[in-house]
Amino acid sequence: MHQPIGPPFSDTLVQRLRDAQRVAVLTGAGISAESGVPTFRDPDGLWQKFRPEELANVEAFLSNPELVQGWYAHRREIVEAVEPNPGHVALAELERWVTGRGGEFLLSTQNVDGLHARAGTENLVELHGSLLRSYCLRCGAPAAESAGAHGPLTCEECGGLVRPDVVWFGEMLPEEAIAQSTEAAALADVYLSVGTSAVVYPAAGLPQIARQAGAYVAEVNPTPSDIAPRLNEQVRGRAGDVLPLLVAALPEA
Ligand code: BV8
Ligand code: ZN
Repeated sequence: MHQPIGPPFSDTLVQRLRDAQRVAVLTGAGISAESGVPTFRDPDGLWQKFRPEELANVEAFLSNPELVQGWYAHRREIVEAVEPNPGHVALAELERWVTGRGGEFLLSTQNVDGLHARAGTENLVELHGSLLRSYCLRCGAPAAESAGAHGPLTCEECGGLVRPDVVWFGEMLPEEAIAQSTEAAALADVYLSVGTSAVVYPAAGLPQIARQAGAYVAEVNPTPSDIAPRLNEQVRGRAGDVLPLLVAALPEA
């Protein structure tokens, strides 16, 4: 007998969302994968060519600014050429569904690609900054992103080195960003962790804070993340497939 394939998530998750006053979400590179943006740690990921230590830290930048500026310019070209995918769009719809019935919603992303904003998410925290913005290491002035003609890109105001406005390893996350995301995790009724391997802290701690505070925590990922065993539910699938089904399962707002 051919078993009809049900949705990849439980009725409990749908019921918890129906009853939720506060919903919070954490996303990682996996939600942008279906837009064509490479992840970091998947087999075809960005880190396979370079190691994080080589690129995503200040020392690497200072020792070879052109390499790091070039890597971010390359990644900026990728993200400017792609579109948000159904996973990003579904999260923007989920936000409208939650706030439309008087609930609270916050999406904290580790991604620096700007795709959630382009998909229409409003209550958004960029935990690791954005590669679409750059600034001068010396005077802090915002800098145009056009790659330097010759040699490393420098500031038009003071000649200092220009860096991407992202959080590198060993750097603090923006105070307000991590505070807002931590509070949303601690107060959430339902917490979704989407497309993250959950190995980078403090972001990876957010779903665990939600769990410990009593939220129903589900992860959406084709493969189990580092924290999967500690969550209430693992929805095995791609964000672009699963999230539209989850939103469609909710009653009219
Ligand atoms: C800090 C820069 C305080 C921007 C990034 C030892 C133990 C624990 C922690 C540490 C430690 N040693 C050092 C630390 C701290 C360190 C850390 O956590 N290191 C880890 C690696 C051990 N953290 C920091 O340094 C942070 N700062 O702690 O400051 C401090 C300050 C001073 C001194 C001490 C402490 C800063 C962290 C930010 C680092 N910056 N990137 C950029 O260039 O992008 S991190 C990098 O990894 C990206 O930002 C990315 O967002 C992040 C996490 O990766 P993911 O998003 O999860 O992506 P990944 O490829 O890993 O996984 C993709 C997932 O998607 C997979 O699970 C895959 O299965 C899934 N997937 C694939 N396709 C789909 C899918 N899912 C759904 N649908 C699909 N279609
Ligand atoms: Zn400057």
